[in-house]
Amino acid sequence: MKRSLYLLLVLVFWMGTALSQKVDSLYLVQHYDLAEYHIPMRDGAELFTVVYTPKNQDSKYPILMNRTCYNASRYTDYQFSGYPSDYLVRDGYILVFQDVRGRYMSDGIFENMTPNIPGNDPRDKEAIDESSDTWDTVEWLLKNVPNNNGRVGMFGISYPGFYTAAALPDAHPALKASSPQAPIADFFFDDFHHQGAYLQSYTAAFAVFGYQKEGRTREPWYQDKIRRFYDEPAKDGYDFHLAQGPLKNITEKYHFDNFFWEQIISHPNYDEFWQKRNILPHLKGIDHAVMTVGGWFDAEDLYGPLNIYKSIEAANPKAENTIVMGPWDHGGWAREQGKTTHNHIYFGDSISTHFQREVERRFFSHHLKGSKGQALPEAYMFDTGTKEWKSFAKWPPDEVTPTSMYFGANGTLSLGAPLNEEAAFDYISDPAKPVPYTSQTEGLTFTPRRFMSDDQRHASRRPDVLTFSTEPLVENKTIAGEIMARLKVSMTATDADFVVKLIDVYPPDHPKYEHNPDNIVMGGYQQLVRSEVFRGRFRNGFQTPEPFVPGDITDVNFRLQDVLHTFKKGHRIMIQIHSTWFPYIDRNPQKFVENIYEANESDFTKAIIRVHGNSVIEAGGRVQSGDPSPAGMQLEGFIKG
Ligand code: PG9
Repeated sequence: MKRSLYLLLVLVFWMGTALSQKVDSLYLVQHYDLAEYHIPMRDGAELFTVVYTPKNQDSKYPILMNRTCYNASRYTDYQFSGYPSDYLVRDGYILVFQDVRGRYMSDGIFENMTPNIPGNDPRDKEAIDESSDTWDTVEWLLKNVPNNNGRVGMFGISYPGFYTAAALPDAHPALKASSPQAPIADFFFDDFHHQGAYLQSYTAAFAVFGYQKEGRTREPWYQDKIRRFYDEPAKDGYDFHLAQGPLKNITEKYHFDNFFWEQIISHPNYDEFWQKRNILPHLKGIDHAVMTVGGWFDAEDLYGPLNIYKSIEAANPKAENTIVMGPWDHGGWAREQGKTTHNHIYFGDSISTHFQREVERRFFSHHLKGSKGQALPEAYMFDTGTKEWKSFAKWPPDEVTPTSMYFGANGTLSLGAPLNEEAAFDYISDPAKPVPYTSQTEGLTFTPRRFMSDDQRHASRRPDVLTFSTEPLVENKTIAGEIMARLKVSMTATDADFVVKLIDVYPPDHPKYEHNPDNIVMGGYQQLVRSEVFRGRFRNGFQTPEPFVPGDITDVNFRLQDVLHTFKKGHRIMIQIHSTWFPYIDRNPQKFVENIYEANESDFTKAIIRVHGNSVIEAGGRVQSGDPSPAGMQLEGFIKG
């Protein structure tokens, strides 16, 4: 179809609908020219790049770039589907979308989480990473795209958020504003793993990242691999995954030809393969503004935004480094719901629009166009309990004293004082009947999204879930900052996972929410506030898995991700502890084997797990000491990048 006819059809289609919705596409057609380029990198590979240039040439414009593994050609038809936001489109930028190396129309071999190579010598054709590809791209754009003002910004959600963060080390001097949004920091702690445990709910997603394309293509090349999962439409993901048995069956049945899956199962520990893909140690020498964005209910990348912000803060104390955390799931700020909910919880109206208009737009306009206005706060954080935005001069806030929570008999939870350090709380963990991670039945997920504010009553009624809660609070209690679980455990087994959850228990007479499409009764609702899993074998280091000695009381210290949540007067604070969380997380056999991806059915065994009374949950402020993760060790100065 001739391009002019195509554009006419686009115009006609959008004229017909423009009155009924935001006119992003019509606006684009009327105000921007579209061009495609193959930009040469220092090693000769060409990266496919889509460029929208404002028609009005009366002023010069900054470049705003998104580098993606999810197909830049999606942006070649004047339809952005709301991201970047209409506010940015209307403010006028040279908008750039690029296929990263090895994806779609770009040349080269795709590598997950390209390892950063410190330094930047354009003459070195071997030292290729996302930073060098971004540098070469910026250098080319500045010289070849007319009417730019010499200033460049980057933005991206999820994997594109990683590419934004990966451009920070040895950044091009024209890069003045970066916004990594829901960025991946380290695949051993984000997305495919949480603290070393595999996210079995991701199994279908592997197809997207585990096959090299052949030549330049505007279409996905891995669809038939994804279909391997969906040919048998599973109504219940729990039953589907339980029926798969050990992970080795997934290798044989679904991922037998997937290079990324092969890498995952060949590197079950935090070895050099994962360490070199961790971007956190490289986030230094940063001399331009960074605004990291995340969602408190992001089941995919929550470790990433929080630790990218903290790592930049620790290594670049003078950098303009800010963080925004809102009541969103993965990338929710790019999708305006109107009445903003996560699962069953109503948080307010047009929260994503507020972020796009008042925060993101101001950030880029100030740093790229020189617009004046009040600087953004260091930490602009949404309290998921009071449902309001709060600003902090530091994150985690220094002024907050951590709250220590102790477990007691009859499911009591004490704030501040141990109850009975001699007490012991037992449960039987059975991998054949794992604790469901959601209260609802759901089919196969591509990635998990809904569960992070879900009702936890399905779990608290199970005998294999320890549940402790306070009396109804006599006043509001805000938890702002980090959370560390310092468990003292013993068991009949030689391996186990530990799931710790922080839960807001509503009073029995709590009214239904104003916006409540599912007509959920909120009386007694046990709202998940924060949860995390820890694979116990890594308690002394993620590189050095160790079996437990049956009967020995053992320290298992690990962090949950940060929160900002006010537990209101009349609510209770609840902690749950259990050892399976399915099918979000794969089942630990509970018998120590070298590589769980190779475990046999016969390795899976029940275990009696005991949590001792001198365990404690520390919540609020900065409490990460003793966290064995790379981020925790680095923030304590033990790991130098
Ligand atoms: N969280 C997104 C994702 C990564 C890998 C597999 C599936 C989803 C992302 O980071 O793009």
